Amino acid sequence: MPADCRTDIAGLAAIPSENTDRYAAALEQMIAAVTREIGERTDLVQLIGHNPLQMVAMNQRHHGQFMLTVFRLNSFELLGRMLPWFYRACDVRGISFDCCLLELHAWKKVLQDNRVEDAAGPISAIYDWLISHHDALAELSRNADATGFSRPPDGDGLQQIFTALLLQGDHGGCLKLAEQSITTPAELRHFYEHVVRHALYTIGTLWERNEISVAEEHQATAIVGRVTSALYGRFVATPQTKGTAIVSAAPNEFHEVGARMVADILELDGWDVTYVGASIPTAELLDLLKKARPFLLALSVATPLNLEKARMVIASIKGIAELSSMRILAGGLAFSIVPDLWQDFGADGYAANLDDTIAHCNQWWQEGQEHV
Ligand code: B12
Repeated sequence: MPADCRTDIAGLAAIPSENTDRYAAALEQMIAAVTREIGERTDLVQLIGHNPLQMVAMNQRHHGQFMLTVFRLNSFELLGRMLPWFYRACDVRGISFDCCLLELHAWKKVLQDNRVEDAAGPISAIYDWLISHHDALAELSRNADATGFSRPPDGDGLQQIFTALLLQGDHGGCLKLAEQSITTPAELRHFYEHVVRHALYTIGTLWERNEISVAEEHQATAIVGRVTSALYGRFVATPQTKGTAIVSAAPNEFHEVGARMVADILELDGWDVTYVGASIPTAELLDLLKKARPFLLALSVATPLNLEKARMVIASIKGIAELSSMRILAGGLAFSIVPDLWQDFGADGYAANLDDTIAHCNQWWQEGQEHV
């Protein structure tokens, strides 16, 4: 963000929890009211192009959930990091900047209509800030490097070839390349981290810029799933010499490739892993943990929209006596946006990549053995 935006965003006043609770309670009505207000406008086509009104509704839902996370954490850094991405996501899909501004005014109004607070309240002050910085944010969103999600630097040969094969939908080519590159568990870890992660981040940026379709992005992820499943079979017989680990994406989190990589490399390192994949309901995850009592939980969050659910899961776990010795390792793209977020959430550690994940878990395991 430009220095002036960054300075004033840090100066915004913290939101008291009563105001956040009222915002949470009124969220559904506010999402519906803002969507209705935009939908009833006579200049709708100028505002949203030929996008369906459902996209406006979905954007309001994402906005409301995200703002709730910002208010709960009082993390204006998180807000500042995400704003250019939101603006760009609208712009490239033909939703005008004018529409973004109208939505902000509508949100400010529904705060009062739903008795969240009056026009001078602290949440209203955040919306005033957003409205007054609208032009600067729209300008900033045109700068490709303004978010933490921008394309990684052009990769080496292997990264480029794998990405190209994924974009061509060449499943066989991807599998062949992976099989040629990997003969040991260490090479598998390197391939996951260095090649697959790079390719999917690149594909995410192409999707973000509307340069590839949702179908192409889905196809690429599906190929990665097929390739990693084929590779897994080669290494699955590793002896289990360490503790139990449950690896899960957070509730509502659909991104599972990162969590799956964590599960695979922990298993290859001798851990007894239960992998539960994407979007597990909170109550189910808590029941599973109480039953299995693992040594550690590895919790993955890719999109900041799901941070609030992850925070609540961690808070619930920390309130359960029988899980008091279980370690929680946080990871995923969403945690990388604000460096100390995992600590604010009450997790026991954070790892940004697969090598750090192994190092963290093994250190905890050794510490645990020393106390036995
Ligand atoms: C594939 C994909 C999808 C697929 C996921 C399918 C699947 N089966 O996983 C689908 C289509 C479902 C999807 C949906 C959405 N997506 Co998406 N998606 C992606 C994409 C292209 C790749 C994700 C991925 O697999 N990355 C590769 C893995 C290996 O990377 P990783 O997750 O970061 O994991 C590494 C580390 O973080 C770490 N790690 C990960 N988890 C953990 C856990 C622990 C404990 C530890 C220690 C470490 C760790 O280890 C891994 C290896 O180093 C990303 C782009 C990106 N930059 O990641 C966008 C991306 C994450 N998606 C994005 C968005 C916005 C969405 C949607 C909101 C879109 C929408 N409008 O609906 C939804 C959200 C749905 C939801 N409720 O979760 C944005 C998020 C940005 C933002 N501002 O929030 C991204 C960044 C795209 C972009 N550039 O804009 N998406």
